[in-house]
Amino acid sequence: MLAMALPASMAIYSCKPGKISSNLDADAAQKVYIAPGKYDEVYAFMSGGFSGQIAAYGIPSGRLLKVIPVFSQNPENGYGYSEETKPMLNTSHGFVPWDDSHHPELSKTNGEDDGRWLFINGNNTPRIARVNLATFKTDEIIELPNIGGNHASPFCTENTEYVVGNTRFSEPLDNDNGDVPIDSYKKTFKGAVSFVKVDKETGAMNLAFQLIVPPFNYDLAHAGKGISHDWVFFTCYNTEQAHTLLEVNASQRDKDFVMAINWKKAEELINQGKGTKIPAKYAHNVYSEKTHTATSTIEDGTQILDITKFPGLVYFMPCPKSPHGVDVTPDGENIVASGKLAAVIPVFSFKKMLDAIDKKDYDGMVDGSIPVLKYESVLKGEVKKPGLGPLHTEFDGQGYAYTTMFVSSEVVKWKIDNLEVVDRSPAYYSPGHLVIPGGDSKKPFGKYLVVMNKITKDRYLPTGPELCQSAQLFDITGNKMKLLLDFPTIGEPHYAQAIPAEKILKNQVKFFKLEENTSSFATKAEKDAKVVRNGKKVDIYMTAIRSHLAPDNIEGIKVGDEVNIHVTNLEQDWDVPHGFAIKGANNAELLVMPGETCSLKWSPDRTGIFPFYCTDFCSALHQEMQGYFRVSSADSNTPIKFSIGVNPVTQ
Ligand code: RUQ
Ligand code: CUA
Repeated sequence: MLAMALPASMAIYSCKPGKISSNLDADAAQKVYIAPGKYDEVYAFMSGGFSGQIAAYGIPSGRLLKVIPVFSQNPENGYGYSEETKPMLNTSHGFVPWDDSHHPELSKTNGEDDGRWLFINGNNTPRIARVNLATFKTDEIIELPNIGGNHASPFCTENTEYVVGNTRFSEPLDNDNGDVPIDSYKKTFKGAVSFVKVDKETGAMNLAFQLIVPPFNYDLAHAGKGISHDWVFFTCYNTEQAHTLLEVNASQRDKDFVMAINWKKAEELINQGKGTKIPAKYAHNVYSEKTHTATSTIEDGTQILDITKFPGLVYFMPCPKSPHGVDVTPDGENIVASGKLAAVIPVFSFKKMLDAIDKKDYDGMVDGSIPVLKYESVLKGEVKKPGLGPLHTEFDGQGYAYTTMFVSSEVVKWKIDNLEVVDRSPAYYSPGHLVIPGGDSKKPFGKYLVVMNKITKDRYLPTGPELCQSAQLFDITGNKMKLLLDFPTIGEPHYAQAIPAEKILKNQVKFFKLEENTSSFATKAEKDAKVVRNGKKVDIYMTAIRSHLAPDNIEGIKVGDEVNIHVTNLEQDWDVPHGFAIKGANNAELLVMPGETCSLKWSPDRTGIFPFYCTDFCSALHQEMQGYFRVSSADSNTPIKFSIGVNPVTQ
């Protein structure tokens, strides 16, 4: 049933599908039961993979709390459909309403999750987004030029000085002539590591600089912390620099690399003016919480450092067999890299790395000038016989590490000091990432572990050819991992971040203050509602409050008009959004938060009466919250007329 070809010797690790596993905790039901009206202890933010979004779950219940739209249009609340949010999805390629999101990353202060922002990568059209965890809205998206496949991204340095991203698909730099034969790969293709600076107060991002690196495939990253604060580590595979049939051609070498970058040094070089300015076109989209409107700016340049010209900036550590995940222990001393095809998990020592650098303990050079450190010199040791297909590791803060094994479909717990495997538990099936609250930070909260599985096969009621992906929750408070719960997820979760709920709860915005709404289309009182024609453009300034939309009778719209309906929600109370939809509009609804203004663009294509209504069941008289447009022919003389209730108003 498990559709993996397992070598016979490894089959011992595989588990029997369809049976309730023996590791199911006898108290599992109690431990995940959150009584009605009670809150979960932890928020888990899981990427949606090819959904392009993030989903927030409560842990331990596994209840889905919200889908936060990031890179994909979301008809549920009009994100990417409303005029205010469309600019968020602008790129140098134009409007790109979808992406593939893999790695949520919480902002960090002193290496601890601070609960302020959540970053996530767009893998396909390279972008990094920042979600504000006070509003659960995407506040900013920055495109990354010069790269293809922003997979090793976004990972925060210890104080969120930077979020970094690296290229999965090397390619010619944007400004070089990209019209080259693909087999000129080794000569013309490049990798680029992006350093995006994050403002301490506001979270505002800007692309500070990029390092030009060899054309490998870069897979994942984690920044150092504590003693390794100045460094960031990336895995790379395809050091063979193959450009076709990577399945075979990129698995030739026995070892690929972990790339260690001294970002402090890179920053210094940039501050000393050593960067080279190059043209680069990329979109920078910012959502304002005052105007409730996004703007998109196309930037036109960046600074680069060619790493071959600056000794001491980058070192390579050999790592067996196409490494995927790279994770740094809470103390910052050990770097765990997982070779997808390796039979061991190598654990590197940061101190030994510095030592080897000092002693020039090299095992050759990449591109003639970037040192490869000797494997034995930088290795703390190897976790032996962990299972097959190690991918990702998180930490519990009690001295243990937990690694997912994709091929043998299990989670393996091992001790950091002696690298001994102490426990293993099957996962159903083929786990990718895993997450422990605070598990990649300096101070893990521990307690729970969530494994995210790529394949579920027979675990759930079937849903046609596409079956759900899923998460599995473990209790990790004891010596043995105890399975508590399976729950399906939105899209395909890759990485996740989890954080004690109180760190998020304390910052929650309950509604937007109407008096602070500076949208130029805001209507702050019902008496100011109006309809304004300007040539073929009609702006409708509408208000929503329980339980009517004002105005609710609108005439004088003509076929061929561009109608913009700007709805301001006048409520000043928690949890009272109003929706807005019109029959036949080629658009999603709007879902307007209290105090917010959102605009829907509508081009009626025929004459008639068009009902509109509130889509969110907001009060006992929600079904009364409706109105009508009258659309006349393009050459008609029907005057603009709008009203509500018994006192029609004519302009
Ligand atoms: S990945 S399943 Cu896109 Cu982070 Cu490893
Ligand atoms: Cu407002 Cu329903």
